[in-house]
Amino acid sequence: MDQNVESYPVHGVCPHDCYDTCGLELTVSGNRVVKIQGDHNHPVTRGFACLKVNRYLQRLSHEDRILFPLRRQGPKGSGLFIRSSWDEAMADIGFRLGQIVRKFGGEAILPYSYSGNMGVLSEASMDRRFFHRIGASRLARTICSASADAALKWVYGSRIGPDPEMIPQTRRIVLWGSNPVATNLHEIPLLDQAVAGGAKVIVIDPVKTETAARYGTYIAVNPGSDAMLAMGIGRYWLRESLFDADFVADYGSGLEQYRQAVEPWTLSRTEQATGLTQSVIENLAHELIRVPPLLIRTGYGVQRHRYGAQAIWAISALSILSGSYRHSGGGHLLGNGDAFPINWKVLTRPDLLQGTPREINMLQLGRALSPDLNPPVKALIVYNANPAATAPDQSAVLEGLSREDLLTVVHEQMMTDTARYADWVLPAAMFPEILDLHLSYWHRYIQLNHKAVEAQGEAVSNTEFFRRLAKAVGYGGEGWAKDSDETLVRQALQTSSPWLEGISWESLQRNPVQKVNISPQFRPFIDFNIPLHALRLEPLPIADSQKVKENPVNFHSEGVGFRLLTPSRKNTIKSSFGNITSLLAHEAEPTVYMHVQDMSSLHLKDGDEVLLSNTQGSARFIVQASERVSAGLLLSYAVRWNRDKDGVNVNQLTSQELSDYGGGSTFYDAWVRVEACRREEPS
Ligand SMILES: Nc1nc2c(c(=O)[nH]1)N[C@H]1C(S)=C(S)[C@@H](COP(=O)(O)OP(=O)(O)OC[C@H]3O[C@@H](n4cnc5c(=O)[nH]c(N)nc54)[C@H](O)[C@@H]3O)O[C@H]1N2
Ligand SMILES: Nc1nc2c(c(=O)[nH]1)N[C@H]1C(S)=C(S)[C@@H](COP(=O)(O)OP(=O)(O)OC[C@H]3O[C@@H](n4cnc5c(=O)[nH]c(N)nc54)[C@H](O)[C@@H]3O)O[C@H]1N2
Ligand code: SF4
Ligand SMILES: [Mo]
Repeated sequence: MDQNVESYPVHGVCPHDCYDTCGLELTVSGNRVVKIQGDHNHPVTRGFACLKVNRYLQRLSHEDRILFPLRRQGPKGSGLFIRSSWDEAMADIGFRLGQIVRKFGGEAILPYSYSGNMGVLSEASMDRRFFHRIGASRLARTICSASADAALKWVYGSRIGPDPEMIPQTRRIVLWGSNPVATNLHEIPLLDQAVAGGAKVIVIDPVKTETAARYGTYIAVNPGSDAMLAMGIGRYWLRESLFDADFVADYGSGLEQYRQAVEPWTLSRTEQATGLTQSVIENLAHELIRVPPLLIRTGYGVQRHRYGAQAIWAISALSILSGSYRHSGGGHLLGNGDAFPINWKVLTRPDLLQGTPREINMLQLGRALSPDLNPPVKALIVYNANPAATAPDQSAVLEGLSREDLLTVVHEQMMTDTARYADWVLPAAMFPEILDLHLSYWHRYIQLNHKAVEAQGEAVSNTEFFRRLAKAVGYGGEGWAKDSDETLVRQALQTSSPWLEGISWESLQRNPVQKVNISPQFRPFIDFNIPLHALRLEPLPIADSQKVKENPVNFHSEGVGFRLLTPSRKNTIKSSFGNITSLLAHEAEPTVYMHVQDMSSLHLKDGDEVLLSNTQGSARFIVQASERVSAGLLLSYAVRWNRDKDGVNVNQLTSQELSDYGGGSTFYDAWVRVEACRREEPS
């Protein structure tokens, strides 16, 4: 650091898709960020960031970083580009979008985005206004949590759970398909505090995760059988009169329909479906209600399955039947996104929409890019996402992205697998270079991310990118396209909700980390004055054909013996950080983990190369024996960059099939065949 240049702190917020939404302390010197660490004043961040963000300076100045507009030179996917200018890019894109709208209508334009940057402005503001105004196809943003969101809405009416800062006050904690050591690091100190106070933590997961190893009590459930397990427990409680009948009478509805739905799930049937013995199931049923408060902490892994929404419904029912909401800190925690009633309407302006353009489920991007669609998608605008690596049924996605007649525009920070297929790649700013407002889907702090430095090269924020696009297609003079980032933050906070009272642009300047006005002691729903009988036990409104079956026919399982799970990796966030090699030091090549018994029956040893395949596609991996998985199960952490091996990754093996309800994913319903790859013997 130059001794003569003064350095000073700036408050930032980690924008990545992570439960923790950490407050960060940036040290700035000159126009450079020289240090990033966890905010010591943020009660949940507690002064530490994860390893990924401790290495962030490597990401800020990475060689893959895109600094200037790039125009395609070579064939799609080749990654060959030539430097251009914003003027040239906007003139060409504006002209071509205009042509497409005239010839095929607005629906021929498809946005594709998710949570690459979770800031309110970056995720959903100017972009939505732009697509509403141009009449683009609407994207159903389902890739992560759609089944859970729909099920939570059905059962509780909203996505709100207990305040995680109350975890230390609970006594029974079930981590149900949740691996916080990897995905929710700042939950660990809270869980440890609870354990120190006498709480017991039970982990239900087909994978013996780092979290399972840490807390001891581990239940290895069959993948995709959580709905059956939860129904089996519910039935047991009803028969043994172990449930909280008074609570259900006051707050629940649909007990009779629930009783009918769970009736088939006897202990012996539940045993068959879940792979757990009857005594394990019975014990679990008693453990859950023995010592309140009970917290069920469900992760999203549970719902990336064919019966994903029913799993969330059935687990939610246990939180109601047990009366867990009677106790502060108790209840079901999956998301707290609805604890922030900001003004989404004014940010996203649905009123700019004329008519109702078709909706396309992002999980079916492969199908959406088929030239046979009517009208076909002629322009794809990607930001905050990397679908070439992260979307299911990758062969179909890559085939679509290869279409010569498709205009693909990618606004990115890095030369990702998706950017390589673009006609135009436009440089995106990183969080220290922009202003944004942040919520969390787990804790209850709202935060301001200050702009700390000028953007590198010609990178711009998402909001600025869409302002420029608006201008390029002739909307530049319209009021919605002129709002500055500060105006957008102020608009977001224009709400009469008491939960956000006192939180304003001005107050955030003084204190960039503020908790919403919901007392942590408040018990969800009961202290929110919900009407009586508002918590729904009745099953989801789905067709019989979608309902949980005893012996489900699994997708694409014919003749292929292994089940493949691809949950989150500790040192990356989906594909983000996948190019920071120091973070992947433990996994030099894409790897699949296998039970030692399967290794020996297939005559495999550590480090061998295997081909995994099914009707969707195939990909090669290094195989490693692991005690984390049981026989028949394979584990590969999501997701490596395609460029790391053969231009493809594990999403060759996942499908576009949707879950039972809410249009969610079935990423973890993958079945594969395993073959050893033949090695060229050195001569
Ligand atoms: N370090 C890190 N943090 C992340 C991410 C990341 O990639 N890396 N991703 C972010 C994103 S996008 C999200 S959505 C969240 C996701 O984080 P989580 O909500 O934790 O979800 P997953 O990682 O999908 O899966 C969690 C656990 O569910 C288990 N699981 C899989 N199938 C089943 C099943 O059928 N039953 C049960 N009981 N368990 C099952 C998996 O083995 C895994 O241990 O994390 C965010 N945070
Ligand atoms: N096999 C398998 N596949 C999965 C999953 C799984 O568990 N298994 N999980 C699924 C889930 S839960 C999710 S949420 C998705 C996530 O998949 P994606 O939505 O594709 O998320 P990332 O891979 O994190 O890619 C985000 C991209 O946004 C870019 N970015 C970051 N900030 C900004 C910004 O401010 N502006 C712009 N324009 N770009 C930015 C990053 O550089 C990065 O390339 O993956 C899904 N795919
Ligand atoms: S990735 Fe998650 S744990 Fe790491 S700094 Fe960001 S919010 Fe915190
Ligand atoms: Mo996600």
